[in-house]
Amino acid sequence: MKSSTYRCCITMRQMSLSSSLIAFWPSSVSMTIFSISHLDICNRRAFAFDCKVKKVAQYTITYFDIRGRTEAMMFLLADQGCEWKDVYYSYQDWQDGKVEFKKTTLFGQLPMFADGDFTMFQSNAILRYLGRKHDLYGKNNKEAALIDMANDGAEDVREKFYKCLYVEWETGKEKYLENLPNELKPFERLLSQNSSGFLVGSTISFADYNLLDVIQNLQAVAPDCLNSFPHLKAFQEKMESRPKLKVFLQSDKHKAPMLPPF
Ligand SMILES: N[C@@H](CCC(=O)N[C@@H](CS)C(=O)NCC(=O)O)C(=O)O
Repeated sequence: MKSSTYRCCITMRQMSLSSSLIAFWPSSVSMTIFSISHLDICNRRAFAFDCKVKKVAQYTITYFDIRGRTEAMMFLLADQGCEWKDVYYSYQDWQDGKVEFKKTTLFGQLPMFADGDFTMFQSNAILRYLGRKHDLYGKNNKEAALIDMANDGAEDVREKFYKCLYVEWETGKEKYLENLPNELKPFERLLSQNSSGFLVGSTISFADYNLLDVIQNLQAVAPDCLNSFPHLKAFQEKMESRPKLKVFLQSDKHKAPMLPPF
């Protein structure tokens, strides 16, 4: 995050310089003062100071250093032009009981999301929170319900995929891949019924970011899985060519999907 240098002047009656600044300074901006001079302007106490101002990420995502349940929220944040801080724990240390922080988490699991002082768990609840906050939850109650429906559907696909990948890959992969078109059909249907190219309504929603993440994960084990789904293919192209999302997808922050053997 870039910092900028400013020369400022404030006048005050009683308070010190620091307490005057603290009174109105937003927590998402950090300021370092590196020179102060006292002035007297029209019989009022004043300070002139030079300072460096830096925007601090308002959001923090705490997770393991893997592609998993945080990529969709990162797609959303990157595409909406938001910055965030990443905090990573080693998955092995977590499993071995070496991470004290685990005891403080609500469900003993990650991801954890923070918006300033506000913290929460559960990846889909986080997506919904961001959906509400960034106006990515449809235009009315019915659109919001359909977005929930699509997102729950994407969650079902994700769950089955993770189960196959992590629990029964060697024994279950053939059956899983054979059935994969049936998992994707509902999304092809939704997209074919909506001329915007998004899952619901005329604008992007948090469910679109989630579906994109699910598709990319599936393609790591089944590269041609969208071949018979033109609307899903067009959806992926549309999503991946959004300028800010494209920059994120080409960055080091974007992680490759997990692949067996682990
Ligand atoms: N329903 C939760 C599931 C979270 C979850 O399964 N987290 C896994 C990593 S993806 C985890 O923390 N595993 C470590 C553990 O269970 O101790 C969500 O969507 O956030």
